[in-house]
Amino acid sequence: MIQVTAFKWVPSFAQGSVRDIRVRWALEEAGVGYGEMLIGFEDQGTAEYRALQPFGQVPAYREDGLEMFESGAIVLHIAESSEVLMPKDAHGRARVQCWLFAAMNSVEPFVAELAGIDLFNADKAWAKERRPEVEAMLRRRLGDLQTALGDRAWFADGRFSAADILMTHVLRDLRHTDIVAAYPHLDAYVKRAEARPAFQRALADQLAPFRAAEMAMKTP
Ligand SMILES: N[C@@H](CCC(=O)N[C@@H](CS)C(=O)NCC(=O)O)C(=O)O
Repeated sequence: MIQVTAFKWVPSFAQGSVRDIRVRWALEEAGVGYGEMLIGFEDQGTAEYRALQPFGQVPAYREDGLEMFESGAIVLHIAESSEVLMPKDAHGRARVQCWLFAAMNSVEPFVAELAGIDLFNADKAWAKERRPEVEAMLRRRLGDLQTALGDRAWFADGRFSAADILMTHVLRDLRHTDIVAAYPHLDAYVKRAEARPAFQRALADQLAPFRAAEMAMKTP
């Protein structure tokens, strides 16, 4: 059975956006069952876990004899065997891959820089100085992204694909701001993606261990 690693618990700002949700969502869309291997922060540095994920991060993935890390690579691997996630024809597959890499390489760095300032460094002098420029660069990138999406429902040739899993996840990392709301097509796009039953199941499954851990912490 496929196994995906995830954290037993993370702080509230990260709940719902830990990267295992990308893999869970892809598997839900593909209709493939999986089990989870929950790890604690204390497990991240063990030799056993590092053999599975060299940086001690989640997600890692096991499928029969195959072991993988990097959420983008894992989602792409799952997409290879699901037409819901990627068309079979060569051009269609190439288009999905363009947008999948665009999410991780051309949009995520801008989002991550802003999130890094807001979530971890907001009170630092350098962060206050840098933030306006970072937000301006991000807004320019989102403007271009919205233009590229236009009136289409999804990025790769207007059909839902693995690329939308990655792109939606990246844009969700701006949830602590109202920036995406300023781009009505992107805002509607994220809402459309989040409304998919497969996303809702993936989200609920990521959150379930956190709720259980929080209950256990409250129980004397
Ligand atoms: N490029 C990696 C990044 C994985 C990553 O950043 N995982 C985060 C959770 S979203 C993590 O494990 N953070 C803990 C850490 O870095 O120690 C991927 O996409 O799989």
